[in-house]
Amino acid sequence: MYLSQIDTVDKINKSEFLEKYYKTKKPVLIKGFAKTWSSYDKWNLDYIAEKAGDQTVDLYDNKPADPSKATDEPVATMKMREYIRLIKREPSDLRIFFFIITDKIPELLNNFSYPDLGFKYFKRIPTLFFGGSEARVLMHYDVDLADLLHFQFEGRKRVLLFPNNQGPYLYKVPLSVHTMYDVNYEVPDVEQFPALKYAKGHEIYMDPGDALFMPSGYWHFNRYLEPGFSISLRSFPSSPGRLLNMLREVFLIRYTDKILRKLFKQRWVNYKQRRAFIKSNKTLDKR
Ligand SMILES: O=C(O)CCC(=O)C(=O)O
Ligand SMILES: [Fe+2]
Repeated sequence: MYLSQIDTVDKINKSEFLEKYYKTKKPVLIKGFAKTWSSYDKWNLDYIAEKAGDQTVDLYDNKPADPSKATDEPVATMKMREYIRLIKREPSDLRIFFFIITDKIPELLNNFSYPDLGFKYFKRIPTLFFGGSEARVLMHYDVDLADLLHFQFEGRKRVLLFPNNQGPYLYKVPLSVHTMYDVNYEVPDVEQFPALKYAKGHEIYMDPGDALFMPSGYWHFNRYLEPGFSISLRSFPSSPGRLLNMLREVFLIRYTDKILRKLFKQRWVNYKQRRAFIKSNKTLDKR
């Protein structure tokens, strides 16, 4: 894999952001961006435990979802307070994903403001993600093809980012938004997965308060290095073409995959993994 740095800035204005990053679909790390929020001091795990401690949360670990289940079932549930205590106390790979604060902790909406960077936010779903110090998020891109502004809090996080067209080198699985489960992007095994050698992407370390602009369709693999959490603010598709792409992804991929998974269970999953392997290795022949 070729991993390069992305642009890192201490601050940025709207026109610069639009011209240099948004329009060109180029990721950028904005250091300490959240620290400009007047309530930045509230963006910590203790505050979340205080405000949402009694809520029951679904937890997931590093293993891929069980293919025999129609929907992704959590590996455990517990009270938010207990979960936060746990990830602070010991190494854990338990994660919470897509915790929509509009529904769950509306008070938090007062603790940040949507940065004016010149694009339209989808304000219904500011979402939180939590993870223990061993948590990894499988390589994927977001099915809604939103542009994301991802803010990190408390712990540090390592992010690997790849443009969408790098899918073949990453062992993208057909009809899905993820890659083969066996590929380890932290310690790439290029003997077993030779296409990885040609994947071109970026490595980013995020500190608390940093914001990462992830353009739509970018592959991301996130590795928590310490217990922490983040918020993703999403944008609307900015053109009819992009809205169509989004609907195609959501309906075609989601539902076709769901039906095939229901019908064939493990066989479908194995078939897709095999196809991914063959297809990615074939892209090498074409080079
Ligand atoms: O860092 C995480 O826990 C996941 C974030 C993510 O995948 C996203 O914001 O789309
Ligand atoms: Fe994501």
